[in-house]
Amino acid sequence: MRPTVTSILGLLIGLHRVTAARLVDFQVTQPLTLPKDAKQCTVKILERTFAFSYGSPEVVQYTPPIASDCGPAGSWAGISLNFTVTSNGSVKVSSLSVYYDAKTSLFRTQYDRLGIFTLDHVEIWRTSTPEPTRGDGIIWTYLKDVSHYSPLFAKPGTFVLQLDNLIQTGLDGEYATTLHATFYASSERHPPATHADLIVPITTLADNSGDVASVPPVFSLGVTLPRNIASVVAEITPSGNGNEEFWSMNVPDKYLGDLPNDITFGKGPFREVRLLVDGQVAGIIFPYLVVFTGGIAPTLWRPIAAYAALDLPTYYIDLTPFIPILADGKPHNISLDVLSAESDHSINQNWYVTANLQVTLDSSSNPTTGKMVLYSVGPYAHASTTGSVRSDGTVDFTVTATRDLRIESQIRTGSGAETHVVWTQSLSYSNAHTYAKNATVQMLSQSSSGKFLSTHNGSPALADTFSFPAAVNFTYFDSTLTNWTTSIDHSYNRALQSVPFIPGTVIQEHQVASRARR
Ligand SMILES: *[C@@H]1O[C@H](CO)[C@@H](O)[C@H](O)[C@H]1NC(C)=O
Ligand SMILES: *[C@@H]1O[C@H](CO)[C@@H](O)[C@H](O)[C@H]1NC(C)=O
Ligand SMILES: *[C@@H]1O[C@H](CO)[C@@H](O)[C@H](O)[C@H]1NC(C)=O
Ligand SMILES: *[C@@H]1O[C@H](CO)[C@@H](O)[C@H](O)[C@H]1NC(C)=O
Ligand SMILES: *[C@@H]1O[C@H](CO)[C@@H](O)[C@H](O)[C@H]1NC(C)=O
Ligand SMILES: CC(=O)N[C@H]1CO[C@H](CO)[C@@H](O)[C@@H]1O
Repeated sequence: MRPTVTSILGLLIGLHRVTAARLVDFQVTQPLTLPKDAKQCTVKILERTFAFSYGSPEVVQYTPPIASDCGPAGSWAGISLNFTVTSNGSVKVSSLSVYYDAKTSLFRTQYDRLGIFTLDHVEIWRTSTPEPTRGDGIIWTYLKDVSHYSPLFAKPGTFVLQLDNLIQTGLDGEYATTLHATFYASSERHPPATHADLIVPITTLADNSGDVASVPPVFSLGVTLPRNIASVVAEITPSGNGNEEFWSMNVPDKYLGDLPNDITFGKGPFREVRLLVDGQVAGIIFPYLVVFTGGIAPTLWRPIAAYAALDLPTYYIDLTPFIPILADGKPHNISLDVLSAESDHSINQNWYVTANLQVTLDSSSNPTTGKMVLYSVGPYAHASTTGSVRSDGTVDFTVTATRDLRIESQIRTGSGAETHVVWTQSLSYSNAHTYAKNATVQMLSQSSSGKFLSTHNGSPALADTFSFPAAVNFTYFDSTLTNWTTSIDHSYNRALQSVPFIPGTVIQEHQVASRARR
């Protein structure tokens, strides 16, 4: 349609308004697939401004919406969350000039902070905050499908948002947050969302906290499951924090001494997250590098955050092969840890990890029985570190790792169903790094890919194929470190299919960004 003069004027006025208004931040993501034409009800779960909120999460009592348009509790076709946040600073420009963006004349006024949502101790969403800017500040909205947590939303519970923020000189940005939940009524056209019979938290179970466990050391929890379990899938959320935030950029200990002090951290750039049952590895993850909005150069991420910064990826491991062990009615030790490719597998502080078990029960109350018939799992990835120091002091190194595991079990539920379960994982990782010119030039190229497959009597029960390439360069041109350029090229390619209770997705996301300060 040809634009009319009025609409052009409107556009100009609109543009003017946009420039004078808040910066709208966002993360590219898949749209919600929940039924727009279903009856809906939306309730406010919480509203809180996080100022100096360290150790003081928002804790609210949640009750399901009662007998309104969206039908009986738990019968919903789906549930979505809307997290909308504004932030701005109010004092004069800080001295953090390295974070000044000459193009937009914006300084940051707060760091990115991690946000953790739990419902009855189950982590349902890990997010982080875009970094606010001076003046009119920022606003963002993220919508998330949480339908597979329907059993938690169907009953009253404790809802927590932990968002540890600090207010100090130059960092005065507060986060004013609102969380709404929308419940979509089921109908003949839109059946109730499928969900587990039971969701078991593998978290610290602390009151008044987001319940994330800090590792190392290994986090373990004793869990007793019903004896009539028919299937169990673990959903795991890991993220690197502190000296582990940019784990892909860490240097193997043996080359750390060849670089200037305080350039980066040791323990190398490889990480694997392990899930163990009674000390036996049940599955592993080579995580995606989530670059938060303060990462590398904060100005890279305005207004588009890196993929997953607002919705950290979760990973799925089929624990069904462990049912012969888990169905004995006794407590079992479920553990999470994070390891490196160093000779002692140690890492720095810290990672935040949680898991939840999505459990289905047999229709009979008789115990499930069975036998693990194959367990071919090494304790650690096969990893190698090679490298050299050139005569001009340039440090090059490459870390590679591979992992193949296979677990098979034969299980029989109380109602007599026999299932042969085969769980396999095959992963490979490589990270090539160069630090040149006294580490003022850094280049890294990482690849991480793999395939998880679980079959139950030959049919796929969980299939996850991923490839997470990432390349980052950073160059300082001067000794005062104020003249620099950086670029990043990273992708999140993942086909999540047949995962119980969540819609299958195929995501191919590629982001290239660069910034300079001269
Ligand atoms: C999300 O919530 C905010 C209020 O917090 C509202 O302004 C916005 O329209 C909502 N977005 C959607 C898509 O529901
Ligand atoms: C649980 O397993 C972890 C990892 O193998 C181990 O370190 C821990 O000691 C175990 N805890 C108990 C109570 O057995
Ligand atoms: C190398 O960098 C460090 C700080 O990163 C600095 O202290 C040192 O003077 C530099 N060395 C040379 C030779 O430039
Ligand atoms: C980093 O620099 C190397 C060498 O110039 C180049 O091959 C690579 O494409 C660069 N990567 C990015 C992300 O710019
Ligand atoms: C920054 O470094 C680049 C590359 O060496 C140079 O061209 C530019 O003039 C420098 N800028 C300043 C302000 O020094
Ligand atoms: C969320 C937030 O920080 N809001 C503040 C933005 O700045 C104005 C004016 O200084 C304050 O009134 C808001 O509280």
